[in-house]
Amino acid sequence: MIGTVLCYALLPVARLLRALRDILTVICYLTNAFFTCRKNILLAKSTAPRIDSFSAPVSGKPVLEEQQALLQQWLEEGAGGLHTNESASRIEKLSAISATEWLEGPEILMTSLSNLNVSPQSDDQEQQHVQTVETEVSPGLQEIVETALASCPAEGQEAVGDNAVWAAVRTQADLEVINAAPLSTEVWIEDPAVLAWSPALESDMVSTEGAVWPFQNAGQFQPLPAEIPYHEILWRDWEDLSAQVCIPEEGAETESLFEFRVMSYNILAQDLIEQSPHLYMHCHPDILNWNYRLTNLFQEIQHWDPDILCLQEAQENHYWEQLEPALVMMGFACIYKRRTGRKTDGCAICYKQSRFQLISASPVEYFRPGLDILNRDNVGLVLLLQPLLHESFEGTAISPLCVANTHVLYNPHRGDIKLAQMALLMAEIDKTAKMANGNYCPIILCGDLNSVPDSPLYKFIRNGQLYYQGMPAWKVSGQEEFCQHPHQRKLLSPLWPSSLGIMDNCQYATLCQRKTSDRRKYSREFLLQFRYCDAACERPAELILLEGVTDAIPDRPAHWPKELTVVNNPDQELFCSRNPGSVQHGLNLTSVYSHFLPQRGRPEITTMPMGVGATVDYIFYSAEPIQNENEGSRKMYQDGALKLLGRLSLLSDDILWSAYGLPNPFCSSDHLCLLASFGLEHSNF
Ligand code: KL2
Repeated sequence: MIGTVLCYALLPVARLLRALRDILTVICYLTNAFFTCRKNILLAKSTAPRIDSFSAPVSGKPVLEEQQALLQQWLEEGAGGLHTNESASRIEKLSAISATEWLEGPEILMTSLSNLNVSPQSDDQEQQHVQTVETEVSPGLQEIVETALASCPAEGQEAVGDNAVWAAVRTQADLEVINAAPLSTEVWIEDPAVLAWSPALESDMVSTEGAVWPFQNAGQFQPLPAEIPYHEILWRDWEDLSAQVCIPEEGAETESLFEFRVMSYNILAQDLIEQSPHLYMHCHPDILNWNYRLTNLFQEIQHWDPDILCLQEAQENHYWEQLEPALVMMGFACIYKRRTGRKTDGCAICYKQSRFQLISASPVEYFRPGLDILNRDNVGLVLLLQPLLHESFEGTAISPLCVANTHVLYNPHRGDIKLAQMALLMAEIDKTAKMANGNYCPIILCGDLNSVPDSPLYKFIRNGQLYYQGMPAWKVSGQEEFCQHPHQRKLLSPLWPSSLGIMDNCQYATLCQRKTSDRRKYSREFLLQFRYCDAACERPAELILLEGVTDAIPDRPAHWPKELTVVNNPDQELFCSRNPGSVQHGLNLTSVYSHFLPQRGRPEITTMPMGVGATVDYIFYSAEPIQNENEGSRKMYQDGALKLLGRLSLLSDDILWSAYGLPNPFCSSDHLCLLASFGLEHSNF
């Protein structure tokens, strides 16, 4: 009964809302900037601090004037020839939809796939509404993205892969037809989200290395559900963990912490799409178009507004021409390390200049000539950042923060290389984060480790040690499903030669070398001097007395020093030794994410290669180990100076399947972004 009443009451409202959405979809479609436009409209309702403030003061011009100038420049340059002046002017109008027309908060990223699937209406009433919404202020991000897009105009036109299946990509001629006539279902079917699962693709898609595709059923793809409410299926909750945070000082509030947000994001290098197009057969080329993806990626970054951003797979030309300039406009300073060899992408760490000051930056190249275990072109980057305290914290001190970022080798068979790469990064983190008193400053390690949770490599990072002797190389990263014919390669000690200068405890050997050279001072002649020292002359109590053999007491030469004390630091000994068959580190790292979604009873997913969901991306942070009586079991941690205050929830594979996998029209990488909020304690002088 109540259900029926509610049904009657709510259905008209729902229909009205859907009609509104459809109208906006029509508007977007007509502009020939379907996705860009829709995303820009959505941007207008972001609650995150706007980036307008970054662009305005640079030239001293008012924001609007500058926006218009940028837009004008973009239009004049033809935005890569994608839009005619006519269509571009429509974009200008369309980006001006009022923020109040939309929902607030994280919903910025969440719209409805139903917009893509439902045939739009085009009656007069709706057209009228179109007129009314084309009026107000334009959003801030658009100018930055437009500037970024304009700086690389030619690429925007390239459809990825010239597969004939995708001949339905819209052309300007198509647009004219659309503009001239009421929209038909036929035209609408050209939409990427619909084409993504076109039956014409079935045979190609099924052949991708035995991968199980979400909509595949006995070799046939299921038709798309008529309507998928995107915001419902791809919703990512912000999990507030601040209530669990333990603040040592009585009465202290979380406000006394230096709070900052960290994002880790593998943004999928365009070159890698082009090198392995078979991995992206489920995607319409329009959604793989770099400029389309760039817009989406920026909107996501803008929306979540991190203070530290760790990017993987940032393609060098895109980085210097588009990403870095746009991020600088957003208030970031950026450090970039490209992969070695002929690889065109790399890692970047960007930090808000208003929040941090750079103390040091160390790129790490894992490629070491002549070493088979380190013959791949992956890289890492380690920064030491000084948090900048607000004036109100005057009189307090805060320790630096070490931030590391990496993208480890993908090859599931070569866990041995992955482990050696991680050891190199750990050594650099160890060096960077070690303070004068020998303790470590707080550490955050982000990256795509190409290893799954609870794999040996993961355990090495989290538990601080791994016994690897005899372990099959394919086991290290736990990607068994990608190892159909595993090699017999096994990990044997030592994993890398001492000439690398890194010990098994993942510290540089420089100190050890110094000690070794100290030791060399103790030559045979030098040591012989101690034959007659007091300690040497003292008769051990349990020594069996053999006349003429053990009863003799040597005469001590008169000119020798009476006593010599050798200070022997056992830690230093341990520090210098190699530990056969195992690697360790002393950084005490734990993961922001738990890798499991209790509400759904399923694992968290950060990436979905060929339809198989997995966690391979992480944000680790330094914590304090808790004494655990069960030796050898999982190490336990509690927050130390660095406290985890919140995180953006990840998704499960079933949810991502229903959103057409990754990338999809809304998530423009094959990885999800990771986001965590931290609080760093500061102390009074
Ligand atoms: O999921 V990744 O995907 O962590 O973003 O990292 C690598 C892989 C990236 C850089 O090397 O390219 C992807 N099959 C599937 N994916 C591959 C392959 C492959 N053979 N080679 C590289 N990648």
